[in-house]
Amino acid sequence: MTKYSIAVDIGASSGRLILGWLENGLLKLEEIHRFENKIIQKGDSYCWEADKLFQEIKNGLKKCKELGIKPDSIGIDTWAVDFVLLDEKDQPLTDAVSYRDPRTDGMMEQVFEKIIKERLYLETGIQFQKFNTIYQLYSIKQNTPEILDQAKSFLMIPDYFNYLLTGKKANEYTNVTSTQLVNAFTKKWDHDLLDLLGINKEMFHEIKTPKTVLGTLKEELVSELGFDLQVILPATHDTGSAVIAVPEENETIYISSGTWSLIGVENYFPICVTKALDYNFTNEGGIDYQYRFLKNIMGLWMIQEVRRNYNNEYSFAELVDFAREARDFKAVVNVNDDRFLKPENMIQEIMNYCVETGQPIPGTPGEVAKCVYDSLAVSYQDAVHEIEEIFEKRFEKINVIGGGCQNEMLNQLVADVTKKEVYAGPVEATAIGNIVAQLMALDEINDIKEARTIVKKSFEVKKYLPTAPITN
Ligand code: LFR
Repeated sequence: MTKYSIAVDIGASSGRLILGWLENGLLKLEEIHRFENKIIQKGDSYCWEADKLFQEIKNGLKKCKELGIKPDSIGIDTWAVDFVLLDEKDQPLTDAVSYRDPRTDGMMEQVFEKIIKERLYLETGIQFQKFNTIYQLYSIKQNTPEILDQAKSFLMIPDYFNYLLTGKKANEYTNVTSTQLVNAFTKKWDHDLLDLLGINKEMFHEIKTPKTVLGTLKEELVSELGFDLQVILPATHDTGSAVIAVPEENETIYISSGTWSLIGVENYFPICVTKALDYNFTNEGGIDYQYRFLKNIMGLWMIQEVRRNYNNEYSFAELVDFAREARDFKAVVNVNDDRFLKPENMIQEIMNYCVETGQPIPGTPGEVAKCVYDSLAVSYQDAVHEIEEIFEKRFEKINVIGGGCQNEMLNQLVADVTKKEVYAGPVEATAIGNIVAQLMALDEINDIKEARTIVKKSFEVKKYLPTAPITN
């Protein structure tokens, strides 16, 4: 009997429920439900609308019923680092504050007064991003310590939804590594670190790995929806799921391209050498205890914000066309500068950067878009050099996965600047990775190797060769 799994994949701008199943050895996907996601301002904070998102998950499941689909399992993935805290009555003590909220400004430096940066890196292997959970929790500790005292449960966003579905509390491994509070070697919560920071250890739950069957739906949900199903943990960190779906795994650098661009390689051990620290690479936990050695690049967030600042007047495709037309314009910004994390106005911020660095100032939408795409490509190129330096070898291919791999101009630009073959696809990498983890738990797929063979056969991957004259 064919098994059907639902991937709930929620990103910064939208969420989807996608049904996946195997048919004649190929993986099939069908989108069931799509909804909007955005950061809203609530009082002084930038927050996610967690309860609204959960309602949308239920709406999607109701649609399954209407369509006569009876899924066997569901798995949830979202972005990383964010969380909610529950009190002793299991009620949320906090909003699901977004990592783009400025509450973490200056917190990294305060944490370094308690534990030196190098030690933190050696123990966790995690990159320094001012929004990591560790700095979010430290900000709560500094500003509203009573909340941490009352907290009985720390649940990351997918953990929270899983709890609402099943009533079971667990922290999923791939996502919790992004907190910078998990030891990279023992793969457990780092209690010494939590003690040093004075963060209540009791609120953290047992860490469970992808492919764990968490349970079935709560009774009240079964009555509301009219059916039950298994709740399975995929890699609940979206990037963890996306990397599972990289078909070109050998000697390949991947770029998971969406709101963020995550560039790196899959690895079997954490690399915490000085160079990796200096270049700010991370060793996030992957499926089967593999490591995702990668770095965050600001990604398509830059162009999403540019588009929003033009009042959504142009589509993404139009911005790409305009950028092509502005081919003679050249200005490059450091996309990884924190000033681009949540500026008042992205276009203005880019212009200011160009003024400050004595470069031509982009004026038209085409020039602004060209500047963003060129800057992203340059930043990918730098990261590729850094990876090759750390691994002391050349990687032949780059595999761009995720929604951003549909941007043909950027793919070609990446091939040209890196002088490597670029493979683009699958577009739905995150949902695919989520579904194959569930199908492995359901014994439909044996292991990750078989999963990748299936992915390779099932989805289109486009190849780009370097063409432009190389000037550097
Ligand atoms: C991508 C992602 C990145 C993480 C960032 C913030 O969606 O999950 O991997 O660093 O969002 O959580």
